Amino acid sequence: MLDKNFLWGGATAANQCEGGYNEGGRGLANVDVTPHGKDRYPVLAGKMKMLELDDEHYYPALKSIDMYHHFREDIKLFGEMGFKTYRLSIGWTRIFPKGDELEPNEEGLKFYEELFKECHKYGIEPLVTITHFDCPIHLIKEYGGWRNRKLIEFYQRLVTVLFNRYKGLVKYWLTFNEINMILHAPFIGGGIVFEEGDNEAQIKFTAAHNQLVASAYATKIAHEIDPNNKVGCMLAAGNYYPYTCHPEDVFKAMNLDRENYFFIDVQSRGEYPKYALKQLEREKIDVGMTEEDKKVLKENTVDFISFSYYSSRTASADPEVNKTTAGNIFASIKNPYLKASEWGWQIDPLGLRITMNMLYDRYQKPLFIVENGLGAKDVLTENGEVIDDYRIDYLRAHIKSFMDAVELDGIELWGYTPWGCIDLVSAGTGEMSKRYGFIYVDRDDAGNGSLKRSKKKSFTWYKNVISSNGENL
Ligand code: BGP
Repeated sequence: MLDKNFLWGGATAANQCEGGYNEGGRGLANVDVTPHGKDRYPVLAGKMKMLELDDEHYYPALKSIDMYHHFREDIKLFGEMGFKTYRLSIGWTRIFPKGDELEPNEEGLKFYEELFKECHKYGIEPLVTITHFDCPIHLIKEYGGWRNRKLIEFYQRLVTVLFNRYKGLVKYWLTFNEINMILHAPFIGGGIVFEEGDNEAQIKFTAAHNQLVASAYATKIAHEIDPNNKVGCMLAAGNYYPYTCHPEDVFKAMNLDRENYFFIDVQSRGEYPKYALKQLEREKIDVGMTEEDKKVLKENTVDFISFSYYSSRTASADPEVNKTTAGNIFASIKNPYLKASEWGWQIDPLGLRITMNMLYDRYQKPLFIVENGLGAKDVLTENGEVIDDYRIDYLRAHIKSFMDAVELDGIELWGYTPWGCIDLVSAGTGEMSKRYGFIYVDRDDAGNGSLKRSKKKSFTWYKNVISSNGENL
């Protein structure tokens, strides 16, 4: 049995659902200028410079599903499903339009205040990601994004404003969404665009270090302002399996896992693990660690470990085994035992339990699954229904798996917020047609549609799951 206070809910991110990009005094952010189409990946990866909007591209985040104007209607639907929590993110440029101002933008603060109050009307506890792939364009142009230590200071200013203003309205906070993404998609992970001749590894690890330090300061400030605040890290998780039992494959899988766990090792244990220090030394990377950094990291570890899980990953040391599968920006070897989604993301419910056990063994802190789900093409029938049994099957199998992890393995799990509880723009592809929601939104990949919301079959199913606390699957 799950605890009676288990936090069932759903997750979104500002840049993928809010829209209203130039309303309420909001400034331009990296996520706004990330186009749909073939240029998206090079932009996400920091390989193609795009710091302004142009007429040749379509930018899906500008309007998204326009939650900026629909949030009351949407939160009402979440309330109807019985959500206990709703994970959302703050658009940094709503609060500080340029990022380096001294005073925040009142209109932006007011918007989230209204939104949080709306959640509480339905007994929904907000779970707030402070930055979900979000960096003000001005900070990128002027300072080079997170490669610059100055961003630690701007982030401190942002979080201080948020913790003070929303004291009593929000108590669950995540500092950086999928913090390990910075190594794979540095433009959305850290506002980084590479210039000719840049030492990319040096820049990525420096930016990662700056975020880790900023995250520790945020944890410190959150606890000082309100001891009830709970601050979590957020990992794009999914354990690596060795492709075979060849020791080289096992070793490779261990090292690839460490690329991800490195971040959480720092955020949860408070210091760089030995293997990372050795790697940085070998690769002659200097992240600019100060004595003060060491102290703040050590003294301000996270309260809980949150993560996204879509699939496990597979590793092989054999260069011949090179059939990669798609999957959340992280390319991985195709696992022959698993089926895949229409986008090639492999489906592995037991992998969730394995990943949870790895995380819990390593950190012994409460876990929170803040993303999980199936991106699929939905068909709206003539009577306005979506029969999404494939989504129900996916979620059911994953819920069973985490319930086993709780009941049979004794893992402490605070909650579950499946991704894109309402259809929204895909982070990886910029498509609307890659849908995750319980709620269908009438909008297509080119931005056409009425934005009308309709309940899918999974809406009622999930409502029953929540009201039975996971017993009725
Ligand atoms: C994670 C992100 C989300 C989300 C999800 C699904 O990496 O934190 O923002 O979008 O993946 O990915 P996609 O939208 O590419 O299907």
